[in-house]
Amino acid sequence: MSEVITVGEPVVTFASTDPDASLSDAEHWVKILGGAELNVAIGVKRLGHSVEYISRVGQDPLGDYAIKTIQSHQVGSQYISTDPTYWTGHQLKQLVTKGDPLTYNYRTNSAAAHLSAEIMDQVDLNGVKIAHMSGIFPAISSVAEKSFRSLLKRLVAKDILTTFDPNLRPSLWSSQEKMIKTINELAGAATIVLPGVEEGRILMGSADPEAIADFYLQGERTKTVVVKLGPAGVYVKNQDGSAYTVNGFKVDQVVDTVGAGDGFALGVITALLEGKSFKSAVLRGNAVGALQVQTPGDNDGYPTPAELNAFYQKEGVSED
Ligand code: KDG
Repeated sequence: MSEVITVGEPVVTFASTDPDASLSDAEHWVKILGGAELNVAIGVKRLGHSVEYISRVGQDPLGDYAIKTIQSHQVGSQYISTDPTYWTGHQLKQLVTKGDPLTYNYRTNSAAAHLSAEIMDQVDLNGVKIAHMSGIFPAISSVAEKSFRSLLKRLVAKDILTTFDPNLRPSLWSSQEKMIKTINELAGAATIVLPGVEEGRILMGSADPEAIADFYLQGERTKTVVVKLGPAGVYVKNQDGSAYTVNGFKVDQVVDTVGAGDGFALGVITALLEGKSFKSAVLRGNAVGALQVQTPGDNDGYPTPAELNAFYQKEGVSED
C-alpha cells in the first residue's frame, strides 16, 4: 500500500480566463482538475511519495477526464469507482486580479456524494504512514460523511498519523450549525489539525491563533495544531504547551490563491515522511503554499524536489 492515503471528490473545474468577469458574464474557460484532497495527493506524488486517492466519479466524459488526469499524475486510483447514475462533480471558477476567486459548485448528488462506506472497509491500510482528511468530503452528503467516519474509525484503530484540514466550504453544508459541529468533532480524531485563522472565527468564534490551537488541542487524539495565518506564516502549538511561529515567504505576485492550503498540508506531510523536524515540515508547507499562489491552476505550482530546493536556495533557507 502507499505511504499516504486520502479520500475526496475530484472537482472538474471550468476556470474563466476573462479577468474579473463574473461567473455569469465570463465567456472563455479552460478545463482543469482540482479538489482539495486530490491537490494534496498530486503534490505528495510530485515530491516523490506514493499516495492512494479514494473517490467516485460518474461514467461520463468528465469522469473519464478526471481518472485520466489522476493517473497521469501517478496518484493511486485503485479505489476510484465509477457510477452509472450520478455525474462527476464540477465547478465554475472566476479569474480575479485581486483576492480569492468565486466558485460555483455543481456537486449536489454527484457520484462522489454516493461513495458508500462499504468501500472504506476494503481499503488496505497496511503500510500507510499518513492519512490526509479534509472537511470537504463529509460536507458533500450524508453518505460521504458516513464513509468518511468509517475510514477515520479504521485510521484511529490502527493509530495511523492523520492530518485534518477543516477546509470550510459553507455552500456544501446543509447548515452552518451542522458544519461547525461536524468539523469540530471530526478534528478530534486527527493527530495534526490545520485550521486557517479566519476559519477559527467561524468554527469557535475567535481569530486568536492561540485560542484556536487550544480549542483543537482538547481533541482526544490531537498532538499538534498548526494555525495558518495566510502570508504571515503559521502558529504551531503542541500538546505539551510548546508553541512557536514560522514566518511565511514574501511573494511578489499572487496569481491565484486556490490550492495554497492544500500545498501547505502536502509540504508538512512529505517532510514528516522524510523524518524532518516539525519546524522544517512547516517551513516546507509555507514554501509549497508560496509556490502554488504564483500559478493559475489548483495544483500546478506544487514543486518537484529540485524545484523545492531551488526555491529554498533563492530564499536562503534550508530544512534541518
Ligand atoms: O482547496 C482547493 C480546492 O478548494 C479546489 O481545488 C476545488 O473547491 C474545490 C474543492 O471544494 O475541493
